[in-house]
Amino acid sequence: MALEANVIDRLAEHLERCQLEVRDTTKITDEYPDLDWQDAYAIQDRILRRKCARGARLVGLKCGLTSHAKMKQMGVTDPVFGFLVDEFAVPASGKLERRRLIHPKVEPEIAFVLKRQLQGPGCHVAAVLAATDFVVPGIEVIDSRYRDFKFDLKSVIADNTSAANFVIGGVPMRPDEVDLRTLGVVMEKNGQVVALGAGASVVGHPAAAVAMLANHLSRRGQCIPAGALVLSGGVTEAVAVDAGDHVALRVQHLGSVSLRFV
Ligand code: 0L1
Ligand code: MG
Repeated sequence: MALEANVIDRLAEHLERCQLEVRDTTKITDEYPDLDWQDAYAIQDRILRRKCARGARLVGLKCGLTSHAKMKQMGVTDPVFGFLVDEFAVPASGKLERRRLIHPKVEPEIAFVLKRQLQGPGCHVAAVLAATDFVVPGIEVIDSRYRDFKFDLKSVIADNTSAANFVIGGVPMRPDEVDLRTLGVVMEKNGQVVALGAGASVVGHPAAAVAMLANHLSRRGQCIPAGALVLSGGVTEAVAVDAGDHVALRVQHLGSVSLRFV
């Protein structure tokens, strides 16, 4: 690691304050260009620890930048991983206050709920499917704490991969009941289709993104625990939203989920 523990703590506090106080910042690598991958995930871990110390509960994990559309949109080439706590969850068909967010965007996701833990290295699609209890549609609300969503990969990892909120819903299906690669995904904003794609947009198979997450965690001595919710990554590019917008996601066989920004 390149950074001292006190700097990691300070950067975690800074980024979390930006989230809680709804204000943006410049990317942290401007000040610390030598920040390495371990530092970036250590800052993310400290943010999680801060939230848990205040009573939040870890409920899941997320894969980010897993589709070509998102990678192109963000000008990067590798996936990133983050955490989900209970306070990020929005009830299905629920409301989210725009004023609590800096510059929110939404992305359509296929979410996995695991019945068994997943341990890398060597985790693969079949292992993910065998460990999955069910899959459901999910909308992730991302809200980078970086001004104008301008960041590099290490800065965005430290910022918990822009995680802000999520909603899941629809019809839970066992993974052997659907072909996750060919699932059609349609996202609407105020009744207009704004993004569409298929499951395979996520690194060829959404379960492959979950396997990448398990393999990533194993390099850090961790696993994906049983019961975890895993957002496998945006199927399409992210779409900006504002107060008054209603967002609905329809996923073939898995039903619909929606939320409204107020
Ligand atoms: O979930 C995501 O794909 C977000 C990853 C972080 C980059 C971004 O803010 O779009
Ligand atoms: Mg996402």
